[in-house]
Amino acid sequence: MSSAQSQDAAQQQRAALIADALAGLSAPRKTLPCKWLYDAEGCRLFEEITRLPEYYPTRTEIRILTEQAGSIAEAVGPGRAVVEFGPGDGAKAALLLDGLTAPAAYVPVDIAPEWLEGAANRIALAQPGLPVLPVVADFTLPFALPRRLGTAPRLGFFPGSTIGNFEPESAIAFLRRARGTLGAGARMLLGADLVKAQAVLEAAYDDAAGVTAAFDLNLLHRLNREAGADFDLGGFRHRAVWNAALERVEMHLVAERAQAVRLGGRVIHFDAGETIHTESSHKYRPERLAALAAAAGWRISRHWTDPEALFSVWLLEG
Ligand code: AVJ
Repeated sequence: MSSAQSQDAAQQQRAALIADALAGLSAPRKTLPCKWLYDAEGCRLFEEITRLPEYYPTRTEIRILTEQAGSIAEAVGPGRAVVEFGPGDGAKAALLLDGLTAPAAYVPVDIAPEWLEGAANRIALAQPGLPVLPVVADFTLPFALPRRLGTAPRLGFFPGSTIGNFEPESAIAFLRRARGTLGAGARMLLGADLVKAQAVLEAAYDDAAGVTAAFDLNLLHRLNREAGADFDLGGFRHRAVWNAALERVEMHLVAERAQAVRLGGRVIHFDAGETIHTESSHKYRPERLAALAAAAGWRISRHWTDPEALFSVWLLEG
């Protein structure tokens, strides 16, 4: 990208942030889309979260991918092109590709070109000779795979329980569209966090060191920085709650007292105790995950879990 183009992109991004913030903060139950949590500082804090003692998902999924590598490779079969939705630093793809038999290509898909570059470089180093074909796209919207990919059968890869950030209807829509994008005979390897004790879930999203709180509050920092808002960061605190009815952990920023905040030429009022819902992380029971996959036209071929059944990895077939 030229610097004029990237300035343009930054401006568009700022306009979208302000529009989302005005819409979300004018609603009767205030909310902000969780994608805005992930600016450079948010990504750095999320990295730190993945290493916290309370945050079990990342290390548990890596354990499953490592310990079950042989079984996963056998179930996936040889010669597949791996299409990863949101590759992060590419560490999980590196693990997966290392175990697979004769993978045909690696296609990381992400909206952020800087993320793609890191993942693509990592895989290019780890798998010399493997075609690496990054795609810059928002994978929640329709996108096309590169023509150069050819006709090798595809394996979608969607680890990290990122699927948990979607409302169930959006998760179904995503899985259905992914089936279309990946094409005939495709398979999909999906990481999903499991329902478990409330205390374990809430601690994972409200750690003792306060890293998740900083991650959540960074959203207000970002609104101050990029949307010209004037949030008093001392006036809000982070809360993580297990919503048993909807089987999800919700992150909220709670207004500690009544206050008014300026944003985008408007004034937003908060009552004491009022919250901004900033993220949902849905947890699954195996039967619900199977129903979700079925509603999107996939069927479950196999699944793997850790000895404590904290996390699960699923192989779906078209
Ligand atoms: C990256 C979306 C999977 O929901 O567990 C971690 C994000 N938020 N702690 C999750 C997150 C707060 C994470 N995902």
